[in-house]
Amino acid sequence: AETVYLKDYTPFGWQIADVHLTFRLSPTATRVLARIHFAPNPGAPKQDFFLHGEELRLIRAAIDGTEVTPEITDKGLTCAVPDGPFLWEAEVEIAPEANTALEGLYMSNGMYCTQCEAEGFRKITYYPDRPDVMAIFTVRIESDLPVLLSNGNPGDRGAGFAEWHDPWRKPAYLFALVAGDLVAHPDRFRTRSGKDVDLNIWVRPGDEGKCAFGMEALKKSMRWDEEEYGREYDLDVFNIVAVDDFNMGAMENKGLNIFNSSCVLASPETSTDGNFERIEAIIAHEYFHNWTGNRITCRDWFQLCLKEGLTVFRDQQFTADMRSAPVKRIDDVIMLRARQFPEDQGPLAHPVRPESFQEINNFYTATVYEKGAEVIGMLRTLVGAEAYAKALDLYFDRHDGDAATIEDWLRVFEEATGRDLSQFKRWYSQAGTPRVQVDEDWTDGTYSLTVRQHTPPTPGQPDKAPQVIPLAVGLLGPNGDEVVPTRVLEVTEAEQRFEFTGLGARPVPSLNRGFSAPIVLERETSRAERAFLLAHDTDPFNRWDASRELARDSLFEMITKDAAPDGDWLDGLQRLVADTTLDPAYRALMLSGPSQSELAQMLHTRGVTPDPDAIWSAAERLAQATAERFADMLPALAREASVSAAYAPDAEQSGKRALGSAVLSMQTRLDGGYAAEAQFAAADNMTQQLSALTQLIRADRAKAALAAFYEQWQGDRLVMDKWFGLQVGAAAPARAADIAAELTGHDLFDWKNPNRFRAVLGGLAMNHAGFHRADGAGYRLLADWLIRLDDLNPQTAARMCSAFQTWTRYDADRQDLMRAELQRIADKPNLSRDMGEMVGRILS
Ligand code: BAL
Ligand code: ZN
Repeated sequence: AETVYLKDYTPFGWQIADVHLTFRLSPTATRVLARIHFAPNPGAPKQDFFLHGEELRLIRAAIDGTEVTPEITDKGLTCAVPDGPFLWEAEVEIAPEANTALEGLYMSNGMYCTQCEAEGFRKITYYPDRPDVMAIFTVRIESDLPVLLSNGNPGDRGAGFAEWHDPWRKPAYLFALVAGDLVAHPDRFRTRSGKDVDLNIWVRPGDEGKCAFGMEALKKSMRWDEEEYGREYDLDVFNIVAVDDFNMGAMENKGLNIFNSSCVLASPETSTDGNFERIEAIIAHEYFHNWTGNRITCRDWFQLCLKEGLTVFRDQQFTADMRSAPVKRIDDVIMLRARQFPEDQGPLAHPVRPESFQEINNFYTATVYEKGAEVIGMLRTLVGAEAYAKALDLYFDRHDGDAATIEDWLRVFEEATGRDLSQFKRWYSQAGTPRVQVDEDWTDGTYSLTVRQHTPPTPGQPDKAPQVIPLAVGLLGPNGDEVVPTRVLEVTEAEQRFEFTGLGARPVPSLNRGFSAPIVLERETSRAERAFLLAHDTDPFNRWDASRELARDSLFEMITKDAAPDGDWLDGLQRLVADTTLDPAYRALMLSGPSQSELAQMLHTRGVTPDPDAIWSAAERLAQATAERFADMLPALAREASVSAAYAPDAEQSGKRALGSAVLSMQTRLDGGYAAEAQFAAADNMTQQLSALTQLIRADRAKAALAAFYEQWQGDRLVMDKWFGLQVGAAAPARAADIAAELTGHDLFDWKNPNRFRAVLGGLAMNHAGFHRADGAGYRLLADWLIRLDDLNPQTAARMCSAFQTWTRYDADRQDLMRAELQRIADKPNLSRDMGEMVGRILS
């Protein structure tokens, strides 16, 4: 397949004044009529007139009213065109019903919908399908379906048709169309300048009762963006549509956001607290894109982090404001370490701004999104909140209406602050997680930290230069008082020394507070010092991280030396969890141990080949020891965790239920499932029903509960995804692959639905020891299904290949088994470009 390079960027040779599209909808033969005014782009080099187009049947094309016969390939068309401006007209036929890739115009449960990011619009009509070509769109939809939606503001509407006009210039990837038998959950929002906006969440009949929470989240997001970033909404309507078959979580199409139904539909009976929080964050994320993504878009797909990193950062800030900021930070770092670190430290490592790709869909990654957000967080830490706000104002001012680059983004910070960000820019160009080694010295009342940074090689980048690392540091005195409050050390050299004077005694450092930089900190510390930080650190993140480190260390000793669990750590943990002044959500986080894949990563980093079975059994032993240690405290904790008020998915109640789930998990290890059965029977909300079911599965006592759950929820698609996913995800390792295989034969296993596919096969990939079963059954099952899915939906299949990305870390037998499966995928006839690129990179 062809590789595209950032360095080869060339502007398109024409500009577009306006686009008129008419859709005559039919499942098998939709006609799309396009009228586009092109004019030469004075800033572009001379080039042939080329329009992208894939899987289209051209019916007719005309230039200025005269029929033309373009040259057509499977990528698009070329055509001779006049020197000056001209009108392009084309009529094409497409078959939405046959579109299983879920890119372009497709059907989901009888409803038409679109997904155009990144390069799906070329499956709708011939077009310069690139983000730097922006145009005003007018759309007419002809269909007998009752609800016909597109971007922008509504225009004429009559029997069998509806028109829409979007006054804002936009790239084709933000185009959207929806047609179906849908019902609205309506509301209204008054912007701060007094404009009324009609809001709607459109769903299939029967789902009306699951929209209220999403609507509140939308209104909160709109207000927050006005208050925090000065950004107001800019159309008369804002529509959200829930779709069952969707590759991503959601999509920020201008004025018409389309959501995977799992990311918008919510009710206490069917959604967990975690679902509610995620839905709130995703609604905010898509809404925030209206400015960071839509009003200012990306020049090319290499700049994807320009909109994604920034918008993730903004949705993280939003959640921190709506809920608990420390808990949100810890959750985000858990996610970053679990998903982005393995990417950054394996064969799929790529810079936040990649420099080449074969298939852009493969770069909607944790690196672009989550590390991209970390980079923005570091920038804000370095320049300060005030300068950050000033730079953002300048960014919106200067680049509104532009297709911008990372260079544009950094320039507004340079101009707003006078700083030179050329070294900082390496965060965008160098892949890999920096290792930061810190050594300390205490001489004559001066305390010093020597910081050395080093980033290991990544594919295509053998040597790395030092990066700018904002290292937030505080110092604690021997009695636990904070003697030096948090200050940010700016590490810019490969080796650098920082001094603190005027201290009465040797302090204990608290490093990288709040996880101020996405690095791996390497420092020789004693358990006593970590225990001290667990007891005293004023930084809630580092306090949690001290406990995590102790847990990891203890597990390391248990795995490699068959040691007993670290009793001192358990003592410290008990003291912390008993502290009723601390937020229950925070204490619940303290009780959740490192995941098994995180432990595999830790072993690998410490030069030990991870044995998935040994990791699993050590994690089990530690969980058992913890439960026994906490036995006496459980009744009091359970009382604290109980909620008497009516269910609300807010931070306070969710925190209590999270603590309750942690208690139930320990309780189940002591009583074999008695309390979990009682909770399962009594639960009136999905959070508690599902946490009970999880424990019953772990206790191997879930047969009746699984059947009852199925009876109760078989009619609810999203809840059934949980039923499928949990049985695999929580299964004992020896059985996970068999259970997954069995579930793929279930009547309700609709493998063409990405959510259902991910529930079962993604659930297997997330069951660490289950996936890595020594006989290779997990690898084989996943590969079988990825090979099958590749013909239908390459995008979803390719993303799931990343389950194999850590293959070289394991023992020789497992490596052989995984390599063989990867090779089997690589050898599949007609392998998609998506999968070909992923497997190629993983094997290289
Ligand atoms: N732009 C794709 C979905 C999202 O990141 O919002
Ligand atoms: Zn996004």
